[in-house]
This record gives sequence, C-alpha cells and structure tokens, in this order.
Amino acid sequence: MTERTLILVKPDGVKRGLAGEILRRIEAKGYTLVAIDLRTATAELLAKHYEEHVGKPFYEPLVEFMTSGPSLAIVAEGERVIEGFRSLAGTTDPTAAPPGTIRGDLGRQWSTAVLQNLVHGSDSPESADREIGIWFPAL
Ligand code: DAT
Ligand code: MG
Repeated sequence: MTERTLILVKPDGVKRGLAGEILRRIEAKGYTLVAIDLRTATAELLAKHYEEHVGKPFYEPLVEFMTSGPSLAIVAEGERVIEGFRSLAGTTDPTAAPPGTIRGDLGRQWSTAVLQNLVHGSDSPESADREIGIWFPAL
C-alpha cells in the first residue's frame, strides 16, 4: 500500500551541508517528495513530535540540539516508504550504523549527552500520520 512518512534532516545535517546528499538518496531510492520545508523546530513542537521520549535523560539535550538550527522537513511517499527510509537511515547510534546507510556513511558521535544522527524517519503508519499532522497540518 502506498504510504507517506515524515523525514527530517536534523540541524546537524543542514549545518554540515548534507541536506542535498540526503535528499539525493531519498530520490535515488525512488520515493516521491510530497512536501519540503526548512524550519527551526520549537520546544513546543518537539514535545509533540518526541512525546514518547519526554522525561528521558537525553530529552533535554535532544531539544537543545533540535532547536539549534533549521531542520529540513520532508514528506515522502511510496510503497513501504516508512520501512524503506528507516533502512536507508540505519540504526539510531551513528557510530554503529552500517556503512551504506545515511547514518553509517555520514554520521558519528559528537557528544555524550545526545546522539546527533542526521535524520529522523517515522517508525510506523500511526507515527507517520501523527508526525505529518504536527509538521504539515495542511496535509
Ligand atoms: P530514532 O531516531 O532512530 O527513531 P529514537 O526515536 O529512539 O531513535 O530516539 C530519538 C532520538 O533521540 C534519536 O534519533 C537520538 C536520540 N537518542 C535516542 N536514544 C538515545 C540515547 N540513549 N542517548 C542519547 N540520545 C539518544
Ligand atoms: Mg524514533
């Protein structure tokens, strides 16, 4: 079934000039861009986006990182795009992420407080619906 996912190129990716390379990988995989917007997240938006992480030890550093500059917010579409983009992204810890993935090829650990790992991708159809509603309410 054709589905949509919410992808973010996080502030580390935008600052490092990797937004184009990451978009290239999404397009080269064959997914369709539905919406794209460069935007600095607020703490209020992040409390909704990362609601399952509120209160965890890395939550405050995560908000500090995610509000440190603009992210590129993307809605992409395609068959099994939620699973497909998570596979392109690689595992959460960029040091351990396999080569060939976005996090494995382009990321590494920079801080002990929070993992800066270049991208976000929705992890289920329910998360995708929720996150697209948060970032792109007009969709
Ligand atoms: P993912 O982004 O792979 O879906 P997640 O939803 O578990 O991972 O966590 C959200 C973000 O929070 C993640 O991209 C980086 C940061 N993070 C997660 N677990 C962490 C940890 N144990 N220590 C530091 N930062 C962490
Ligand atoms: Mg997640």
